[in-house]
Parts: sequence; C-alpha cells; structure tokens
Amino acid sequence: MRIQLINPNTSTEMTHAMALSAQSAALETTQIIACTPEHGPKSIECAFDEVIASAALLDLIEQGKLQGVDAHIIACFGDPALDAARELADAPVIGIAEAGFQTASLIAHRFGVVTTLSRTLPASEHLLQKYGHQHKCSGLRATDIPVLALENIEPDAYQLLKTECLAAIEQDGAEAIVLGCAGMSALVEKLAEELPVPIIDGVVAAVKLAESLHQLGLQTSKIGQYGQRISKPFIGRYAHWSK
Ligand code: 5HY
Repeated sequence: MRIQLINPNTSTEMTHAMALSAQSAALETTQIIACTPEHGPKSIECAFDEVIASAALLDLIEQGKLQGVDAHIIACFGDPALDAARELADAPVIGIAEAGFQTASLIAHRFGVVTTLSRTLPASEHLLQKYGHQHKCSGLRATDIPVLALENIEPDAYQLLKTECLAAIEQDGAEAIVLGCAGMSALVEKLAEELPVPIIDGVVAAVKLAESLHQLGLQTSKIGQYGQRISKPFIGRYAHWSK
C-alpha cells in the first residue's frame, strides 16, 4: 500500500526524521510518501500557525488523492484540518494525536500526554474531548521545548522531556505516555528504554492503523460529516477549489 505522510509544517528536516520512523515501522509492502508543504510556518505552535498550515495541507491531500494513495496521515499533534481532509479524501485520513490516543487506550487504563509548548495544551484538551478520550487521560504536561528545538535535541532538553514523562507517571498516574509532537518521533526508542511504561509515537501508531484499515478494505464514509464538500465557486488564490 502507499501511505501519504504529510508534515503540515515546512521543516523538511522534521519530515525526513518522521519518514524514517514511519518507514521503519511499516510493513515491507508499505511505501511511505513523505510530503512537506511549499507554503506555511516552519513549526505549528498556535492556532494561527494551524490555520495557515491547513490550506497547504489540503492541497497536499488533494495531490495524494489524485496519485491514488491508500491512506493519508496528518503528522502534526494538533490534527489540523482533519475533518476537512476527510471531506476531501476517499481513503482514510489519520491524525497522529487521534492515533496516539486510540493506541494508548488499548494498552493502558490511563495515559499521559507530554507535549511541547504550554500554549498548545488547550488544543490537546479539545482533541481529547472531541475523540472521547478525556476520561482515559491522566493529565497533559508541557515541556516548553519549541518544536524546532526537537530537531537535533540538546541533552538538557531531552532531560526535560524525560523528567516530564517521569512526573506524568509518578505524579499523575500515567500507565503509558503519548508524545505530543511529530518531532519527538525519533526519541521514542531512547525514552522507552529509560522509562517504565509504554511510550507511544503517534506517527508510527498512525502508520499501523492505516495498514489495518487498508487490510480491512475500509475507506472514509462519504455519508454525513465526511461527505463530499459542497460545490460552489471559490475566488482568488483558492479558485482552484471551485466546483
Ligand atoms: C507537531 N507542531 O507535531 C506540532 C506539535 C505541537 O509543528 N508539529 C508541529 O506543538 O503542537
């Protein structure tokens, strides 16, 4: 199968790092097609970043659809434009936050989320409620490590991340940890060796969910919420969306 892995920020380094994790977790018959938008923020750390990134993200979804990919992954922990992408796509679209929460809820009574900036915590809380996982979450913790500082992470920043994971376990009662950024994908193995609970990376969790849906022959339902988008004229830079 072919999975389109979309990094909605414009950091090609981060796309490359997450593509390595994704391909290493994928079946041999799975091809990961990693994509970076040509337009948008280098990292996504607030609502403004997310909205600007979402337009370029939807262009990539359309591109993947025209290429006939078997699944699309939105590799940003805010799951930006997930509903809009599901309206656009026929193949499954999986957000890494939802994939991380789903996977954690299968192996732990309660899971913690350890993420980047405190500023992003409300968005993660919103996703927990949207997906119905708020009762399974032992708590959300921020490291205040900027997203781009995760590329070639400094030892003290890594220690900060590990310390917040330990606090989530010892103080909040987390029985598993969901990492709150696609930029943490390359750190999973080291954290898993050093921490006493399962560490979940939404990027690889999304790959395995996409493979399962493909093997089950399931596509996005086109009835109701994720039905085809409504035909209308678009003008200016979005005229290409007219139908
Ligand atoms: C991410 N931002 O996964 C999110 C993490 C965050 O550019 N890639 C980003 O802080 O919300």
